[in-house]
Amino acid sequence: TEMGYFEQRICLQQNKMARTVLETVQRKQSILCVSADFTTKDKLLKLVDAVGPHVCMIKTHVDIISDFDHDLVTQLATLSAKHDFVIFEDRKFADIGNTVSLQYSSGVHRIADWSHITNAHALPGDGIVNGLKKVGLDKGRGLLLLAEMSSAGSLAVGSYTQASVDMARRHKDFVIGFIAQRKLGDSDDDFLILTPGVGLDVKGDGMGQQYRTPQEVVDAGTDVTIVGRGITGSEATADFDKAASEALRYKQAGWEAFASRHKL
Ligand code: UP6
Repeated sequence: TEMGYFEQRICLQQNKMARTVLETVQRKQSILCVSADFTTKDKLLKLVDAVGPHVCMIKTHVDIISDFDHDLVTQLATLSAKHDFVIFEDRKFADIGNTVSLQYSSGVHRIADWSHITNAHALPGDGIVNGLKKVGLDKGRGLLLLAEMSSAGSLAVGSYTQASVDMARRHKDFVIGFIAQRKLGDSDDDFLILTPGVGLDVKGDGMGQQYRTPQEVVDAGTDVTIVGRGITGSEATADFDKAASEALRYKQAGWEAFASRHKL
């Protein structure tokens, strides 16, 4: 019998967390990652619990949380098991290998202890991947490289983007894909593409962010749509029921486009 779309892609993945992401997308029929950019523990956890049923992944910025503690990550892990989603700390590492290995393993946040995937800029060269890999590989973690950005005037274009893809190819045991605005690499690579700058209702935020619809980014070859304020609204007026219904709306828009593109 012919292998299905997901089975085929899962077979190609060297990294365990890449397989987990694809399996989660398949199980939940969701390519939605909610970017949970709230700054207090209580609101963040309520938001994640509300949108959890509709997502394959939750993206965090733990360095914006005023009352961060390790109970927060314990509770995040509990919600990850309850709702079946992958945790992605959007750390955007950008230093030399030795420094990023310390930033990843140590400090207040100890990201490697709880975040299933994280990301890094390719800017410093291969040392950044080696430094993170040294910490993360044995823990079963995966890394995304920022090959492109959603913001206006991004310098991550052209030969920089191409060099990021080449770098990922040298580290296929640990690098699972890219933050990018379109499919990168070829079908043999089968990198995961995660795309931020996704919104259904507005085109920008007045601070350089640029939004495209789930349909547009799926047509460009993305695997996971990353949506923040389009779903969460602003923290000051946090409405968790509204966030849940918006998450469902983005989940459906994304899945409809994805299922149609890949004939699922
Ligand atoms: N993000 C981008 N663009 C990138 C990379 N990362 O917007 O190229 C992150 C931001 C934010 C989220 O740091 O957490 O994705 C987008 O949020 P928004 O949907 O509220 O604009």
